[in-house]
Amino acid sequence: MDWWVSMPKVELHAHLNGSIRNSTLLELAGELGEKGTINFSDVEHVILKHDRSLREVFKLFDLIHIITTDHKIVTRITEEVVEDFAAENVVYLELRTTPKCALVHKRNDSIGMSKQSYMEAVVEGLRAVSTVEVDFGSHDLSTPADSSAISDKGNGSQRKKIHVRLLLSIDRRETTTAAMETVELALEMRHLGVVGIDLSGNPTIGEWATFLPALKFAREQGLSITLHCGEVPNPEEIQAMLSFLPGRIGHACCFEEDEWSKLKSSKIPVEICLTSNLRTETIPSIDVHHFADLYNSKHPILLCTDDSGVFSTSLSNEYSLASSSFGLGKAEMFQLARDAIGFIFANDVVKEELVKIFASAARNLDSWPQSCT
Ligand code: 6MZ
Repeated sequence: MDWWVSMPKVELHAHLNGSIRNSTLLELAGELGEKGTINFSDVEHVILKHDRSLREVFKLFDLIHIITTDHKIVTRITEEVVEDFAAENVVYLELRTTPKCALVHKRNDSIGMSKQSYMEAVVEGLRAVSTVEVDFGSHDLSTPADSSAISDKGNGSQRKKIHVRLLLSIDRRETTTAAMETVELALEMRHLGVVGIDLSGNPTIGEWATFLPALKFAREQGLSITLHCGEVPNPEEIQAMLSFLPGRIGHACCFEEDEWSKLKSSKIPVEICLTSNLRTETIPSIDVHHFADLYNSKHPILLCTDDSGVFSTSLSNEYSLASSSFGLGKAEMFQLARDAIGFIFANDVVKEELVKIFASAARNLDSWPQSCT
């Protein structure tokens, strides 16, 4: 495991509220239990449970959203999530989250949250990180100050560095108007590291046509798009999503022959979330996971966690799992991690920095197979 942790990695599919530490979630649930907002003993086993169906996962998200509907908590969880990814040598993180409003949230103290104030709390969380230097895009338009994974603080001491960019998620429960509001907010927040839009949420809810106007507008305005695609069987929607040519898609679990060939000719990169797919049983077992076919046919793919808190995983664990399940060595896995640089939504300045970080890691990693240097 140490080796997978020490390898630099790029994480492009991580939902903020799905990546909360269990310890934090239990602590926050305990506080709400004391206030009588929730019944802690009902909630505790739901948080600690590991195997849940896709339906149960979305019930858990509803519970998490009750627990995290407070600006201070949003700031805290953002800070912790970034610190956790940085601690396992994620050098570039695209963190996605659904801007939320809770105008009158009677069940806790958080009266008066807007989509904008929610996102401000997220950005506050990026600023609050202290264990690692966070670059979230403020120098994108100028020359990068430092292109290593370690930054010099100017007084001789050095700190690790992580690049973080934000994707705003549209929840499939939302209306066209609400989706458009999220896109407008993303446009206003581009100077704060927002680079794109994600479509996510319960895949059995909502229609593609509802979100299309907002997604088209986002793309016209220069935002990148990633779509949760094919988490459940829905050939018509999958075809429409692939025709839209998003920058990336997530999951691609329930594809039929026609959809595979359309995907492969489109070359749209696929965000693969192994543990998530297995836990939610959207894929019955690892030996039939489409990772193998896509990898062997050299289709662009990248490994991601999806919800590291909800599924008790980490990006290092996903690399370890892929390596042992598909018989891939350290050299191949390092190459897979490095190839993800090509699929990030940040600009070429950041890409060049990441290329240098991986080149330097290739020279320094212990027990490094000769073929990689
Ligand atoms: C679809 C998912 C998801 O946005 O509140 N989300 N949507 N499929 C998945 N696979 C299991 N995992 C997470 O993070 C939680 C939200 O992300 C989406 C859901 O809309 C969930 O409510 P944020 O930070």
